[in-house]
Amino acid sequence: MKLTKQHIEDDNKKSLSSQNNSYNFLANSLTSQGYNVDTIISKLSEFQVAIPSWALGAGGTRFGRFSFYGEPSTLEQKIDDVGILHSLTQTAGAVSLHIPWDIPSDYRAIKQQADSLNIKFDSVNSNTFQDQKNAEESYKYGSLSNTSKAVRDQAIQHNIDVINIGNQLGSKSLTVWLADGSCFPGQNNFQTAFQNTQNSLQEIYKGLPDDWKMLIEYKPYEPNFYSTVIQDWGVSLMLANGCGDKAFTLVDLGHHLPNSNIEQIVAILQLKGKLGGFHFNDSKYGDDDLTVGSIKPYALFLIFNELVYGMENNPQNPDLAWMIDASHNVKDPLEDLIQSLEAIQEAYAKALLVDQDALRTAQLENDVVKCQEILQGAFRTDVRPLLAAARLKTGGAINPLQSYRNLAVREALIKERGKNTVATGL
Ligand code: AOS
Ligand code: ZN
Ligand code: ZN
Repeated sequence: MKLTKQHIEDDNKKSLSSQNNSYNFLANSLTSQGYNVDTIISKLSEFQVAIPSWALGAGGTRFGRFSFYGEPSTLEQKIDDVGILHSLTQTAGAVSLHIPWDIPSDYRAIKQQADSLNIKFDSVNSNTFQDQKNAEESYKYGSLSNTSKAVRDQAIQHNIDVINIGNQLGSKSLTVWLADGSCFPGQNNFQTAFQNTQNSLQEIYKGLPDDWKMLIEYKPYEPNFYSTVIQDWGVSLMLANGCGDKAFTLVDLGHHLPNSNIEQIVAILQLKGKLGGFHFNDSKYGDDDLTVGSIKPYALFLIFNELVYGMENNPQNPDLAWMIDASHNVKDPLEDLIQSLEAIQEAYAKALLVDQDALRTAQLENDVVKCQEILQGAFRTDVRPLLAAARLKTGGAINPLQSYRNLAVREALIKERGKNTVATGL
């Protein structure tokens, strides 16, 4: 299924005049308030988010999985799906591979395919949370933290193999998420588990190319329900500091205990130059992996407000690896991802509208009411015409979800791939 610029342009015709009206109204109003609308649109166009290779099929839950027709079953088909998302949204210019679920069989061909769709290979993800076929050692009781040196060595070697795979594709970072932890009190010695993890990460770090980063993801619980070795940002930061300058903390929005102040975590990590990557999703209870912005859009905006502040004021913090880490139980995965990409861009655009100088003045004057008004004024602005303008500039859809449906993309994929498809690795 090839979605051409012409298909999208033709479909855009239906809503072009209403988009122009809304855009002119908003752009005039923002310009009269002193905003540079062109700069905002350029920033939106530059902001690209990686799609994980495992999010393109129906993920399901541990209670069951309801397959979605026309799912991609090969890496090539997954990259085609990212290409569809990118054509429509102009925001999904990268893919994040999971190893071993998506090992390329022909590197040159897969790179060519991705290049032709304008897609880069972002961070590569290792997997030591499942036992691999024919592996000698089991991760049942942990991987990098395991009490057995043989298990730790196997997990270290896997991460080094993942770096080598990513290197052949042009990736520049390794994301490490560990399921390591314990199910019951007394099962693990916390100090030994931490120390083993630190030593193992240091071994992997030795194999990291100079221009690479290691991103260490934390999560408070699941699949272990009593303790998790890398439970929070503090532990992740300690481990990153223990490895060196190329190691960073990765924040996944669903990996916090209820009501954690994620925006504050993000702010302090940037101040310390240690925020390396981001997994977007939304959550009501835990690591729900729901559509971005579907539950707590104001919290997402507040996080973006800190990210924008950090990107402008913290040169000590590197560029971040952005990725959507969501799972799809009842929606068409491509529709869900389009909604997530829109929510990310929306929160980013609103954060770009925060008048940082006015906020700073109000903070210095302890004008609490004004501070809130400034943030909420930006949050309440309907920025969608700006997002559409950014997409139009590079040939994307005015309304990606509507075009996806109008152009009958899923129907075409079902025709091409059949009904009984199952994405690999799930
Ligand atoms: C797990 O909960 C984490 O969010 C991981 O980032 C990710 O979902 C996993 O590595 C997928 O393989
Ligand atoms: Zn994640
Ligand atoms: Zn997660």
